[in-house]
Amino acid sequence: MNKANEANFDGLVGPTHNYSGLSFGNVASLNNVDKPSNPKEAAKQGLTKMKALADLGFVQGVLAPHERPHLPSLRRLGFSGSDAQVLQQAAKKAPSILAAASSASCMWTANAATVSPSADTHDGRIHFTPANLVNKFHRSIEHETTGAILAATFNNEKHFAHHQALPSVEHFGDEGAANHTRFCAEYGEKGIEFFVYGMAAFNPSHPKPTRFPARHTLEASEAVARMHGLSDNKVVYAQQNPAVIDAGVFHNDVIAVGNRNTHFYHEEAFLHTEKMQQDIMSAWEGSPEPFHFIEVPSNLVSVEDCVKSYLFNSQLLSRAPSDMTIIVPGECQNNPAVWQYLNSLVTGSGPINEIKVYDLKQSMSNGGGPACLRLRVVLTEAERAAVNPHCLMNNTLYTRLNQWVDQHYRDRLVEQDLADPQLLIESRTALDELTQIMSLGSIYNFQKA
Ligand code: SUG
Repeated sequence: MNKANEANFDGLVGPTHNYSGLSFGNVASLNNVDKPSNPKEAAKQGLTKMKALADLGFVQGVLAPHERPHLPSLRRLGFSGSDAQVLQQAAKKAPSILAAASSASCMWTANAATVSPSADTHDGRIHFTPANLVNKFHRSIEHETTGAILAATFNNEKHFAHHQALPSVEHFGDEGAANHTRFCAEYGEKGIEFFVYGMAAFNPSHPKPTRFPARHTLEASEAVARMHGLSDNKVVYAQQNPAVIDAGVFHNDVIAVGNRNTHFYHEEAFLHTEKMQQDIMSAWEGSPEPFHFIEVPSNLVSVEDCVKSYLFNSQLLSRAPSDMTIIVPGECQNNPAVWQYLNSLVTGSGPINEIKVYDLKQSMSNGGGPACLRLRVVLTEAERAAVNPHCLMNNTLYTRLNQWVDQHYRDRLVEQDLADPQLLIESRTALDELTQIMSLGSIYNFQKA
């Protein structure tokens, strides 16, 4: 076994971060529609979390934002003329499409891709499949640039294998790592890959939610497991409880999180909880470590409180087997039931022994907590050495990115601003400079007109 650690690659919030109410089924996104946003503050809140985790000794990476407004999408939908004319026409005739093409949603990199560490895959490389995110138009336009950014960040064929996103159709709806976690005793050893889906697309008699969409299918997860060359006996599938999707749990990472030998989840998260436990335990067989299921009962924390506080959209991080910290958003501290639960959790005898709270309010107001903002990548020493070093957080990159945000970002954005051609110019100027700072090559290919 090669020694490995888990790195977190957070999405850097882009200059057009705004609240457009684009995500039906995501309570925060719908509740905050039309509220003014503060892109500068959003980017800085994200950078503060990244730097804090790097300072705690975790490997922390950064994934660049995408070009927004996305002019190629607007042109593909029939808007024409100069860039300024395209924006103007879209604002007048289809403001919702302009809003979708302007979303900074790529910040939630838990949805960027599914990643399988080299210990789990057939060829000993790390496999990446960008998520097609077909359920929401504003997110369905992410996967191409996401693939280019991942290829520029993990740019070494010996260690990293990059796949194309699955076919962009509901049958293969794929929301990436938001519905995927991995259990292991040591990060470097072969782990259990745990895929959670909302519906089985080719089986209409299978249960599914009735109010809000199930974004992710069983068939998508099975395809990713095949492409990554995972061993059948180390893959577990579980269905999300349709009732919690209907209560606003649009991704499983809003109601469950796993790390190493610990699965922390809500009593109502899964359709068949006992089967989920049995399947994990049979895949875990042979491991010298005990496995911990931490099931939070509804009488201590309701599903509604999970959705409001994002208790489970936390990061469980460990530097050693006996050390596990839970990273939660400020909203958990403001919710009495959740805060009381968390304090009893870390003072009890279980594996989680420390809480750290970060203010991520700008992202949270769109339904994105600490876990949404990060993509986990388990790396051996050799793999870490092969990562583009300009994407790894340290004092220099932190200072440089804060200066860059100060120079290019606005501190207030409302819907009308999305049609401002100056915002497009500012955003492209910022991203051009970012490709230099992070040595990303030509990932954007702006076609200015
Ligand atoms: O896809 N929100 C995102 C939030 C993604 C959270 N990610 C995870 N749970 N892993 C979404 O619903 C809202 C954008 C807006 O309304 O302006 C948005 O896209």
